[in-house]
Amino acid sequence: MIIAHCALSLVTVASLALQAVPPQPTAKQQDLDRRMGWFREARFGMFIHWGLYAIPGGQWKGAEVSGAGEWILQTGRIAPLDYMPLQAQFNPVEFDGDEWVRIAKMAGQKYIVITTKHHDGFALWDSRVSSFDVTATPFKRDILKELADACARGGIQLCFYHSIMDWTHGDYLPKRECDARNPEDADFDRYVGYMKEQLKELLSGRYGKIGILWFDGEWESTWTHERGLDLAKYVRSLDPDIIINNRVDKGRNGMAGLNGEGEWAGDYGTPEQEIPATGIAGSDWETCMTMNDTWGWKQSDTNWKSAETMIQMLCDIASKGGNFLLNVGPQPDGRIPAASIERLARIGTWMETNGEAIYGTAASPFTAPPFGRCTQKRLAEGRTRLYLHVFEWPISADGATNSLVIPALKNEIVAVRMLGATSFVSSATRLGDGWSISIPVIAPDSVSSVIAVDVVGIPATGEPKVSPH
Ligand code: FHN
Repeated sequence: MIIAHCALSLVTVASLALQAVPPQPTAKQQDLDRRMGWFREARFGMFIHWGLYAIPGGQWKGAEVSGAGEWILQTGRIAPLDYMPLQAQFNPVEFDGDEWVRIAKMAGQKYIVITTKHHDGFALWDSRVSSFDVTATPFKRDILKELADACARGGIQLCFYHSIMDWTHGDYLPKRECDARNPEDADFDRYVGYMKEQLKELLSGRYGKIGILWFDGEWESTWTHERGLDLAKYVRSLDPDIIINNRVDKGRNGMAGLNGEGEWAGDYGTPEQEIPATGIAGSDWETCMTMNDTWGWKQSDTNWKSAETMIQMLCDIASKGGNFLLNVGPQPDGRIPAASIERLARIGTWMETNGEAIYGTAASPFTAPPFGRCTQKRLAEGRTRLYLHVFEWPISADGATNSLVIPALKNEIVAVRMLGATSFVSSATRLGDGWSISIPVIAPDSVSSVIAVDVVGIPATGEPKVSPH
């Protein structure tokens, strides 16, 4: 009996030991984790939409054109051969790469994604395979090279947006309705070869190490899953470490930006102008968003989001394990609009105090905390730091004391710190399945006040296992 008992004990120990070992990531997951490391740390980037479309700025022949500024060729029904002469007007004498990098750093943004070539086909760099590029303008200078050097000086990761769709290239299909050129003369395979040559220029090393190839314009019928796989493989052959978004292929579910069922090329999902309702366990994603309604400069678009709204968006996105790629559309003279700079400055002030609650954090362990949002980071000694982003600051009952309740948290709390009021000494008291935290009467920040709560172990909320929010 004793032997049997021992045997049973050994089996129990062995099975417990097996259960305790988490599954080893596959080689493919390890490769992805390696490439995505800086992206998951950065969490907040600047999107820049800039090109010839900034010159008309949403107007054509004196008339306002509907839609986003960078779509004026299509929405304004302009023949490509009537649009391309804008090249002779492109002279952004106020362009200063160091100033753009200063503004991104002021905001707390860690990477810049700039349109190398948008759907209009105009190249913002010195391309050897096209004369529809910036060197054949009055400005002449290689804008991407100057921005790349400024990013290197400023410690910002440079990334490239590149449109698969090209409204002006003679070989791209389908042609725009008002394009009088004969589609029979077009050769789409030849266009793909041209696109690959331009990507080779962009990843040649002349512009430094590029963090992301942000493809776009993959939705037309001529672009296929087969071509997407081939293009992703080609880019990977130029740089095995570069991150490629999911718009290289055909897996994206529209503006929701995440891939549908099946195996698709691309390292992460790209929700556009929206934030997923919940976190997406096991997936990287990045919401891209305009500050007003247009990506490219449009003089009449003054529908600016408030800085406060965008700060809470940043907290919401990070609490779901995503990145926030916030857009600016520089004016034709090369300056980022003052309204954008003003908002980025306010966001930057918040990030100065609270950036640790965004950078390198993971999604919330809570489904929908009543106080706002939550992000988390693993600490040494098996502890976890929870960052409580409090949007609605509790109202003090007596005007002298105040507290915030964490409704469900089984872990022991070992430390509490107010990020925006470091002189305030917080304490935690067990309250049912959760905790009550002593906090200042007045919120340290009117938009999102952050409380850092260190707990023992991995957070156990006791909630049903769903993605955050
Ligand atoms: O058509 C483009 C648009 O101009 C802009 O570049 C956005 C940014 O992600 N992407 C496409 C619309 O989904």
